[in-house]
Amino acid sequence: MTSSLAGPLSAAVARLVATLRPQVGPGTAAGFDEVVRRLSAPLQVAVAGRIKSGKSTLVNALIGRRVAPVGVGECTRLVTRFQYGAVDRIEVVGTDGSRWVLPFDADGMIPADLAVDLDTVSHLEAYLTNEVLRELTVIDTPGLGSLDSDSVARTEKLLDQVSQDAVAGAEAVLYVFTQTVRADDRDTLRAFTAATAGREAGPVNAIAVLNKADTIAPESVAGADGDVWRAAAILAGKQAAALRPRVADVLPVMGLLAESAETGAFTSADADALRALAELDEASWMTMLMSADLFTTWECPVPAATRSRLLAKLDLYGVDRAVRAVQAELGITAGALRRALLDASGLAGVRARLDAVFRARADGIKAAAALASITALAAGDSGERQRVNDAIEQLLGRPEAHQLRLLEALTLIAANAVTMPEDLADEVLRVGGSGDIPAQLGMVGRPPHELVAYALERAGWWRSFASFGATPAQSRVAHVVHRAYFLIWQQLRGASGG
Ligand SMILES: Nc1nc2c(ncn2[C@@H]2O[C@H](COP(=O)(O)OP(=O)(O)O)[C@@H](O)[C@H]2O)c(=O)[nH]1
Ligand SMILES: [Mg+2]
Repeated sequence: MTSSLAGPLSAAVARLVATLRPQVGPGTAAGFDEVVRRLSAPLQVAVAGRIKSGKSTLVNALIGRRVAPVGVGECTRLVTRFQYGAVDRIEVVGTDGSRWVLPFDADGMIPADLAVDLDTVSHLEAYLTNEVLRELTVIDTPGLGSLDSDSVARTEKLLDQVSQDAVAGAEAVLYVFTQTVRADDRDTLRAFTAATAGREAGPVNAIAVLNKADTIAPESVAGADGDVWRAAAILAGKQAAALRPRVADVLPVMGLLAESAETGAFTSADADALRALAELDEASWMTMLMSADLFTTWECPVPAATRSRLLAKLDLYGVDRAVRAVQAELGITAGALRRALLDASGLAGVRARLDAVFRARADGIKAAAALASITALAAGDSGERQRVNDAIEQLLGRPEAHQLRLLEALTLIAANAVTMPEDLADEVLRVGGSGDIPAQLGMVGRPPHELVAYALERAGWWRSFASFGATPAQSRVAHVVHRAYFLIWQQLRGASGG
């Protein structure tokens, strides 16, 4: 075990499960043990999205190591869990529960192909020494909505299994979209409900990215002024609007650039080749950038094979970006160039969001997922169901469990299980969507006395909404929101010494 309980909520749920354990049958008890084990493991984040959306590439960038196979090959069709381990090791887990060790390939990656029948394989477990994995277990998935129905079945099977025994399940999801959100992307959002043990994935435990932002043609996006990042931001905003309230927003990212810059794939030889390209006359360079074909076949002193390699690592946008950086600063070092590409990739924004949403909230997310799991485990027996529900009600009634109730309220709204007027739904998502008080109040940068006054005013408003004019479901949410504002107000007052 590499980490302990994520915080007080996880600890409270672990105690609750321990208390209930003697009161349930052996089958349910075995499931409970698994729930407790999971509670003290790092947060489990699944990377989901259509096949070829760049999930594995992004996983590599996040881990900081080129280890997940990309493109084609059998192993891209398997679910792989990347978790922290004291020694690098890959295990193949059979459908019968058997495990065997798989050697890394010559590049230190998971081999693209297994020498066994894929139908006998459940999934892969990769144990890596990379520090990021101490706090997050990353689950790479083949991708729903793919043409390869076997991969779909395999992903769905994992999800099913997960909802049944809560073993390998995801607690949070990183959705990877590309330029156009399609109907089956939305299905993916829904399918992952199963992965979180029947608990809806919403802005509480889901982050969405618009990947391959480098491939967006800025001239096709109104208002982008020919700028790729501006175009990406506009498209990401539109996607967020189409996907809300399930996802809070959509962050643009260039996974390939991030991977190359972050994993050591970008080398000083690449930097040298870029320096040579930077000396070409502008007309040739503009021609070469018109397509991948022209880039590799156009007459030029840099060997075609080298250009293909650059293309595979950076794609056209990244190559152009790098050449411009060299032209702007002729003596730029390979390290500084790598850094510039990393900055251009948008990975820092994704990492910051992962930190803000997942790591900071891991305690609440894990506790809520565990409660959902034990509810599901006890559902088959009316006596057990009653005891579990009573215990959970009691826990949620305690003041220190308020954060869990807020997460629950958010989830209800995100899943449209409670309907609210749009402005109120937005307000709930905002209050529950962050741990930062000015952001929760939507008043970043405003003076403290305004924050205090606003928190108090909204606390009062939600209390009356709870008592008058709300449906019973709305009323339950309103009580939670009132309390959230009240606690914010108390904290602000404490901080200002008043
Ligand atoms: N241009 C570009 N290509 C990318 C990006 N991310 C991934 N790719 C390419 O897209 C292909 C599929 O990537 P992969 O990670 O295997 O997708 P997955 O099937 O979702 O895991 C590979 O050829 C990647 O090099 C990106 O940000 N930009
Ligand atoms: Mg993949």
